[in-house]
Amino acid sequence: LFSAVEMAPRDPILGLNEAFNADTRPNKVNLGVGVYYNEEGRIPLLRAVAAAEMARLELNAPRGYLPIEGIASYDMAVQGLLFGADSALVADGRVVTSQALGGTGALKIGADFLKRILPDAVVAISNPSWENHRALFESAGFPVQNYAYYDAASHGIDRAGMLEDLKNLPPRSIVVLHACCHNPTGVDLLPEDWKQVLDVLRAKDHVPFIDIAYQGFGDGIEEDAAAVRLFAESGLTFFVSSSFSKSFSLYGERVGALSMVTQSREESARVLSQIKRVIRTNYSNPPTHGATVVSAVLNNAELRAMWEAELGEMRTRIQEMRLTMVRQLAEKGARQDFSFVAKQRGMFSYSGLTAAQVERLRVEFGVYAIGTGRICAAALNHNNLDHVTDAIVQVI
Ligand code: PLP
Ligand code: TYF
Repeated sequence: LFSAVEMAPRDPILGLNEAFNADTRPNKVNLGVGVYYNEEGRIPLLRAVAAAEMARLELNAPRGYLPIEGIASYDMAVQGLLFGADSALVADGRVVTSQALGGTGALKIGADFLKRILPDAVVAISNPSWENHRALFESAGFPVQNYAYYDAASHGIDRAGMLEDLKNLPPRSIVVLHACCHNPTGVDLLPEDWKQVLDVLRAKDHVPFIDIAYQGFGDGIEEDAAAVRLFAESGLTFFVSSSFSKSFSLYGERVGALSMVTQSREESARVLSQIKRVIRTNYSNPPTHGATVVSAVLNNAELRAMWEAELGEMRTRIQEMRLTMVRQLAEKGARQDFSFVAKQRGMFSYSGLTAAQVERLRVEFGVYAIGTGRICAAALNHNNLDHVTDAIVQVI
């Protein structure tokens, strides 16, 4: 049965973790995977999360099956974060939200549902994008194309190319957009760009699929949802996949959600019934723990304030690391200007380092980055930054 099974390629990012773990050098640094590490180099357990978990343990709550679409108070809290506390769309029953297995699970449920209603559509993702976007939509049966996005020469956006590519897609294509903190580049659209993108999507009848995996890591919880809010006001029908992996530091609990904006309460009911069908035939219903904790935090004023403060600390620490990195590189005589790194948002930075330079960083210095030059700024701290900037100055 298995004799002809071929070896599948490794995930390039998660594969790098294995190499890092096997490295015995004490000063090794992992800037590969997109995970937030604190100043001590550890994945934090947020205080708000710990408090909600303690309260939950004390209840000795039973673990029955959840509804297929997950915990209702959780789904409502997700809607509040994405669309705003007093969203008219939500009040009108025009948003359907289902708990999902992380942002990835949300993308997969959305992709499977879309394949049923738009079987011949093309999916377009940014060039570059999170590797898994392409794989996910291809495995749901869609052809996946790139639209222009990053402009390496300016460390910015290829605005004209992006709009042109979106215009040239077949009508009714599915367009995956990063709401904020673009993975892998760290370069986001400006409010004015978003309006232009929206106009093209509307004119071509494309289906927007907004992926928001880093809400709160850019400029703030509300600020980072600006694109979602803009689309919500537009009257379009669209998808949103969201994740608490990073913003709650709950990576392994798999807490995310899929939301769809519909045209009416009645349409919402039909859409939800189909989403439930997709979930039922995949994993039946979602797990309890992560969403219970997130719901407890978001629906309790004290815990919520604590979480917002902790998320703010993470955001500020990353920004400080970006600034310190830029300063150190200049002080150490780097022959390139790295000031663009301080303008990027979220965990990632397209550093401009070449594959050969990234290779030297790993082999000679034990500094692990992605071959594209992507580094995770959220893994820098005051203890490892000196080694990282020394190494970068050596390889460029
Ligand atoms: N979307 C983007 C853009 C991401 O970078 C990630 C990263 O993990 C995800 C989705 C998936 O998030 P999750 O770990 O919650 O599945
Ligand atoms: O881009 C990253 O590093 C994160 C983590 O298959 C990740 O999004 C990477 C690869 C993957 C799943 C998560």
